[in-house]
Amino acid sequence: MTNHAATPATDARGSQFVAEAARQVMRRCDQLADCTDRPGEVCRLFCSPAMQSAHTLVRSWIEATGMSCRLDAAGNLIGRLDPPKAGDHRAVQNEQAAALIIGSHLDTVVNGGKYDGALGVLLGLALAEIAVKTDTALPFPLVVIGFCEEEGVRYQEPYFGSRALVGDIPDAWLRRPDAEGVPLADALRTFRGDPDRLAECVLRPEDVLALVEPHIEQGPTLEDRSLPLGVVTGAVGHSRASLEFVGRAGHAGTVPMQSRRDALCAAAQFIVELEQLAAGVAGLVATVGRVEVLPNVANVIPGEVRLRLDLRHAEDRDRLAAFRKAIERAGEIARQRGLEFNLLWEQQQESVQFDAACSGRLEQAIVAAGLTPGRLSSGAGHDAVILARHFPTAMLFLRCAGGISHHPDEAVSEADVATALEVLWRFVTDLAASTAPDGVQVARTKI
Ligand code: HGY
Ligand code: MN
Ligand code: MN
Repeated sequence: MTNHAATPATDARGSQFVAEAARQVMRRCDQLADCTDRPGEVCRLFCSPAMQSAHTLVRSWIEATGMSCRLDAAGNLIGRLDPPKAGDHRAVQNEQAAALIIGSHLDTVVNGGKYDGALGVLLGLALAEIAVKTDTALPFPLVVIGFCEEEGVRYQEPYFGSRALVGDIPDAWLRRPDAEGVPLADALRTFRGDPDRLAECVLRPEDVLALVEPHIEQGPTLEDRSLPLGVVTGAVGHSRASLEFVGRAGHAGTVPMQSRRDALCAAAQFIVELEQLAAGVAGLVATVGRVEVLPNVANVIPGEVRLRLDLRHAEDRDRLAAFRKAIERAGEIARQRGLEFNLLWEQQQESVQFDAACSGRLEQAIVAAGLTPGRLSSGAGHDAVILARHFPTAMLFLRCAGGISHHPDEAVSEADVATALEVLWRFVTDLAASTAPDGVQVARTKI
């Protein structure tokens, strides 16, 4: 078995190699931003034409490195760099090695930013390119995943792609129509996914060595602490619900105020009281970001209003108590106003802690790069939250300007991207060195 003399990792932040790789990541984020369903803004929805052009672009980059690339049945784009084949002088024994997965999501919110999701996919791809360019034989497959439908904009529920990897797709979700009445299953088929073969997407524990999702922080903590990178301890719990107030539509000019059953006034009172509830509970955030008014005509009293509730807190007990209180209050407001209130749909997602060993390795890589690692929890949800319940999963946050995200002003610096690449490469080569079979040393290649 050939031994590779291990060369100590160098502090390569200033290296031309990393600088060029970071520049290319930034260029590619710009190119991906042009793959949009709404010209003039970043908006890339599940199985949309923009997602198709994004996949074509990312696939071309993946295949140009010599990696394999495939679309799984759920619509996730998956690149794979396999260990050297038997007979290759750098071959390592464990052909069926569990994979290191690095990735994030390729879909965006409406009028979103360039980096939420895309940056994590492109950092994973850049690491695979570094492995190829430096001829580093990793003793495990390096898999780069571009998850689909993390934001849940088109089908109103997040994490379809990552939940497919853990076998958690209820049939009802496949039947759910989008705003144009297209069921998810049909959109997936048109996109060349296959709703009848989702079982093939499921990963087994033995398939995954570790999973890392690099992502912008989407908050101000790292910037406030003047830190470029942070290791994410976990993510807050998340309650989502679809609520409905049903009153009575009527003529805006002839119905006296005291006899109205105005569904939008009820919803408005609920939304203001929800804001007051959240302001009164430390660490609680509550949002109504989507409201549907029926019939939504200027001279008709709104008869029905549906709204989406998004409520988050680090402590599950506090989150659930606040959720229950909000739902009770909505019912009271409806009764006081002579309306009907319905809780149409709810989804409770517990807070999650990321894998300590994997996170520890990330932290060591940051320290080895001569940096102070930030440690923080995530107020945002991520595909890693779904996967962390099944596989050793960690997240690396990059500082983002002003903590802004889900907004066109979302921004990261090329220097922080270079730093993230250097740290992630240290993580990869340290993991390789510690998992390579006996007798095989993996060069901690300079980059
Ligand atoms: O909503 C979230 O936290 C994530 O951006 N999907
Ligand atoms: Mn997002
Ligand atoms: Mn995201």
